[in-house]
Amino acid sequence: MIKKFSIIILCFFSVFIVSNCQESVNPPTPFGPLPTQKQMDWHELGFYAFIHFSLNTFTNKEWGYGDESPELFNPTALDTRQWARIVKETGMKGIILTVKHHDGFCLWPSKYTDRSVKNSPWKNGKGDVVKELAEACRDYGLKLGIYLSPWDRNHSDYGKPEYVTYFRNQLNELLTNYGDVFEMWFDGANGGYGYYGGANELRKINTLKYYDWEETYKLIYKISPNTLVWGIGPSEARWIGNEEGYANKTNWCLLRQEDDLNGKVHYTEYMSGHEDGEKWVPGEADVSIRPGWFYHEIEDDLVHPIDDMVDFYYKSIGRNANLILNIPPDKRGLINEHDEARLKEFAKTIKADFKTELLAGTKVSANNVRGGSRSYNAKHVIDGDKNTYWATDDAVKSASITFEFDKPTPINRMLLQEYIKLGQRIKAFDVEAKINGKWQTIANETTIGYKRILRVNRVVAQALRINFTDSKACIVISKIEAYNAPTLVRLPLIQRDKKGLVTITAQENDHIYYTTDGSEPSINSTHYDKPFIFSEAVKIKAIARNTNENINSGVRTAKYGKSKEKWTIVSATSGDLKLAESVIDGNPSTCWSFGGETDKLPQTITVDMGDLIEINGFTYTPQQVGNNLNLVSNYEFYTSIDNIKWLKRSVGEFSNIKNNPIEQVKIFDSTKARYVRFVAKSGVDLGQTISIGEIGVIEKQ
Ligand code: FUL
Repeated sequence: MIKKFSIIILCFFSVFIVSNCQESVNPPTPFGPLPTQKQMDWHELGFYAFIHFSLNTFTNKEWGYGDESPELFNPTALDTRQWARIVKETGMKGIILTVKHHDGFCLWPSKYTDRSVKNSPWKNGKGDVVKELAEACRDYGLKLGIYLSPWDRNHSDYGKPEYVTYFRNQLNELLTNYGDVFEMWFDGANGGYGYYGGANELRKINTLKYYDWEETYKLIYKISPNTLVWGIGPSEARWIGNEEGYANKTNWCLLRQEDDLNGKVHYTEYMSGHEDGEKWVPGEADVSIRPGWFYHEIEDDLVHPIDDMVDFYYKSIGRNANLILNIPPDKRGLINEHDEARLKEFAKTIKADFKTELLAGTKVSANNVRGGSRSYNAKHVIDGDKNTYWATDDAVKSASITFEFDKPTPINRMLLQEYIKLGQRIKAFDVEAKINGKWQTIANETTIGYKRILRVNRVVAQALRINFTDSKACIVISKIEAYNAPTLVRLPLIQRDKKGLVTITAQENDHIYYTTDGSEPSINSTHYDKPFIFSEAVKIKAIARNTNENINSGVRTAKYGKSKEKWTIVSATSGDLKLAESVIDGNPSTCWSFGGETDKLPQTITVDMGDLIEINGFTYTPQQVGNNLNLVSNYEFYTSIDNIKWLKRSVGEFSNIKNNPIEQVKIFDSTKARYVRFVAKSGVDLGQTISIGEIGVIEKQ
């Protein structure tokens, strides 16, 4: 009896000693720059909506010049609760609203200007969109964020110190009157031509100096310490360097912000951040569900297809960035049906992709555990607790973790998270799967950060092994998950050349079905076997079908006018005329240049369309490849019946072309024409050389 008792005592003590030893292992020391609690909360938010809504919605512009009348703002059915409902149902956590875009019109009745909703017919000037949105967000459990454009093309004082006071007064108003603001969005687009109280001139400012950001930030933090400030100045999060919604695979939460504030960082570097950055400034990827940021009816057919939407998700959230997805309300003040339908499809896809987590029930082990302690063992990556982690000994910067399944399990997604409260560390890792008893490498990657999601080809694995091969300091991983997402059949690609030859391509072995009458394609539609001629104006819709699993892709829509078969170049004021054909070859990837230091802008190119046709717009696609795109910023467009008498149909700017160099569409009153003339009046950043990918016309249908 006594013997039994002493054994029990002994056991008790040894357990006590062992566990005590384990608990005494110190956690890893934080490494490098660290996120603040505010930034941690922001990382956890991950995905939210952008709402571009203002006078531009009613003027059909991307940037207002600043002289538009506030009376144009007149939504017929504005419903911020509809926005909030859709945002919530899509799985987003907040909404950032453009309360003032570059044209200076305010969506709230600011006491510092008359250029606001109070001088619009909407609600007889008694409305306040910001207030309505703040309430809707509260009701739907969403966070509210604010975009206040530092650039103001309307304000007469823009460029003088008085405007900075005005800007700060408005910040004060917005941060005081509408409850908590989770993010303040400061756009980098700043300075240029504008109305400026009637001066109609070019005003340039030094974005880094003009606003005295240090002071402006102090003001923000004084009123609202929990607001995260994004963009310009000593910001807490950075632009991802493109408006296409993606980060680079290698993506550090760090930035050399000191250099950035001194103008020494090119924006393309934002896509990866800086491995040696001295501050925690994580990336936020912005993209619009449509080509433009504001609603334009002509883009109803151009809402991004499901593949693009899914790519936005995986290439931002899956690459250690937050995603802000723009969904612009239409003239009614409602998110348009086209966009809502796509968002539903998107939410369903993402939900299905992450339906069943597969690692939680596996046998997990690691070849190094910090101090051999239970507090840091491999199990913590699958315990569902964000506050625990697997860590290695200080000296161990490469280690492996293995997951053994009960039975061979299909997987095609991996999700990994570092415990970033202790810094971002991992520089390289690979993933192996044990398939039929043999280890095979299925991914070779670099950084992880807050979250990294890998899309890999589906494998049926008996086990998975992740080898962390390089790290800045010991390894600290808080979560690893695996999923088997349903197959996403990729959309087919539709192309039509100058002669009207239509080619549709899909992934190997997928079948293609299409329609040319605007109806939705199905497997009962025409089967695509080989390229075909379609020279008339047409809307082609196509799907791809994976016949192994009998699943279809989303629908790809391509809209064309009459083919350019009869089009010829009549003249150009400079450039090599023999090569100018590439601007009318139906292929935007081929481009042609004119202008230059000896042939300064404006420069003109004239095209003969061969027939008299009725048109109500034109398109200009800039050069698509490279960093220096030689973009047109201001243009004129003329039409003629006989190449003698010319009429000016459109004049203006390609507003946001620098940040978003996509096809530009300009609409004008319908007219008959055989000849068209495009004048490049000025170039972005005062460049004198202009490159054109493609010129087209919009046919009246
Ligand atoms: C850009 C702006 O100029 C666009 O109009 C849009 O607001 C986008 C989000 O940022 O820089």
